[in-house]
Amino acid sequence: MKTRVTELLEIQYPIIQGGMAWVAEHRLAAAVSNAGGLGIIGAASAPAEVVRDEIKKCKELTDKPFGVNIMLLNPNADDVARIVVEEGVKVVTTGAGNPSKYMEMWKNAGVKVIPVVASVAMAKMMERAGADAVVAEGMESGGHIGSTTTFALVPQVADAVEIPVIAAGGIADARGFAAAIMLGGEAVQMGTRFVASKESIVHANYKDKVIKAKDIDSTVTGTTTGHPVRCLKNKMTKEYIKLEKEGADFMELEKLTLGSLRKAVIEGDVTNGTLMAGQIAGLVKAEASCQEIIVEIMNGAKELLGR
Ligand code: TUI
Repeated sequence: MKTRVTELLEIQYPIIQGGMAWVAEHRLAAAVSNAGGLGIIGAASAPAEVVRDEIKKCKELTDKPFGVNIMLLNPNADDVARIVVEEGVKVVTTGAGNPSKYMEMWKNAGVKVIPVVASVAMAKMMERAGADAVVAEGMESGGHIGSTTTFALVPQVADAVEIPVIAAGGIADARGFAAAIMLGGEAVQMGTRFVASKESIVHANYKDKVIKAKDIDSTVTGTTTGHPVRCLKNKMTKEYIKLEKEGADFMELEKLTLGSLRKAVIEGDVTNGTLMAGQIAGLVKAEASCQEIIVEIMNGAKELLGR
């Protein structure tokens, strides 16, 4: 299936993987790229040299294009932004902020830039700044989110910009893919489905929580701090939201989540850890390889869109 996104990124299928902190490391990125999508290494809060190492390891596992996601709240973002250029990375996605200050450097180096946005205003600003495409990410997504749903956001962004739009948030199967195309998307970005993939290095306890999750099992922490984060309900979210209701200050809340994503992903602590996942976790019923996921979605979408 060809769209402006497959042409832009030189990939076979219009499916890109979310730049998930701790989860999106080189093995997952290479598996998605080898399956014909666009794998992404999530730089998250990692030191820049760790990201360089991840890029090098990914190159050893795939000769297909892959990208790096730069989380703009990362204090090392300036260094990571430079390293992607030095390492000849083909695509950058960004999250949790405005990447305008890096745009000139990336464009001069021929890097394709795809900011993740949660509003029409931000999408327009990114187009003006020179973005090649945008990911319009609805609040169904896992992790740091905006406040508009995918169903409402994608068509409004598609109408507001000329550049291609990639839909994200609540998409995990062929129906979601086909719907995203109907809404004006030219590709999808998926996170949660890939968390539960065979190649994902996420601890078995975390994968199990995603696979067993029901439709209403996610919640949002951080609505009072300005950094809302969607994750699966557990002891940590219960305590966090209780503290927020009591008017706890930022530092007190930070204590609860310091290192908590690592705890969940690496140690499998599903009680105190942060289990970032989207509302679509309830649809993810089994572990499958990235190849199986992508083939299933593309075959299903062909049938749905051909009707
Ligand atoms: O970035 C994400 N998802 C993330 S980042 C992350 S790490 C983190 N952990 C705790 C607190 C905060 C971050 C986990 N998941 N998705 C893309 C995304 N970007 N969603 C929303 C936004 C966004 C928000 C505001 C993009 C731009 C923006 O603009 C603000 C500005 O600077 O104008």
